[in-house]
Amino acid sequence: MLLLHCKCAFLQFIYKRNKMFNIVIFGAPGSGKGTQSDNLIKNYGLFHISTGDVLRDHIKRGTDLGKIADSFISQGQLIPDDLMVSILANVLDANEETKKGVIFDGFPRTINQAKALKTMLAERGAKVNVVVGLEVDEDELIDRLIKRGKESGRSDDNLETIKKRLIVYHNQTSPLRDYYISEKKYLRVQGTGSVEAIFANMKAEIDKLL
Ligand code: B4P
Repeated sequence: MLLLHCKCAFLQFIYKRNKMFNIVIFGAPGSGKGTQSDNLIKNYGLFHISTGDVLRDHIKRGTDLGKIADSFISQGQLIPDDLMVSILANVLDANEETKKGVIFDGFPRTINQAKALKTMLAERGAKVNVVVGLEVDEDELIDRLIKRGKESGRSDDNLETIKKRLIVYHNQTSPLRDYYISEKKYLRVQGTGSVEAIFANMKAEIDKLL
């Protein structure tokens, strides 16, 4: 028990000394990225960037960017890479706290975005440390998003748009799984079961990397 405590304290020490620890949380729409990001923030105190939240905030405020974003999101399509990358770079530059490390939630979603992220972090003397891949069956994804749609009022949480989002995920986003496996950064996490149990599995694996 004492040994375990010492090991944890040592790991926390190493973690605090590190300049930046960056986690990408990856998965299909409805896989639990936003949900598990909340747990990661509480446990590791990293800065959270949800590209979906950033875009929805622009839509809510009726900005020019929001109008463009809405036209893609409501059709279940991705925002073009160039635009998305420049939005992310602005968020990184505008927030000093990102220097302690970031949870990237919903970014990258294409190979081009992954390459851009690698470059952006390298310019800041950092890298992606781990990609947590939440793996969930498609039927469960659809059930979750339809359920959320009844409460959220999100323009993309209806069956027709959910199906389009899943096609976009398979064509444009899922190739990132192999990309990050080849970079030896991919950590597979079973994304079904209770939110707490999923997080406990995830945390146990992340702690080994700190
Ligand atoms: P996001 O906001 O990222 O939407 P999402 O993929 O649906 O994931 P989200 O985080 O909301 O849901 P979660 O899986 O946590 O993106 C929205 C849109 O913005 C995209 O479609 C795209 O158009 C655009 N966009 C965003 N990023 C972009 C990028 N990088 N490039 C281009 N375009 C981009 O959870 C879903 C539901 O499941 C919740 O209701 C939750 O309560 C439930 N849930 C979670 N875990 C559960 C569990 N264990 N059991 C039961 N239910 C669970």
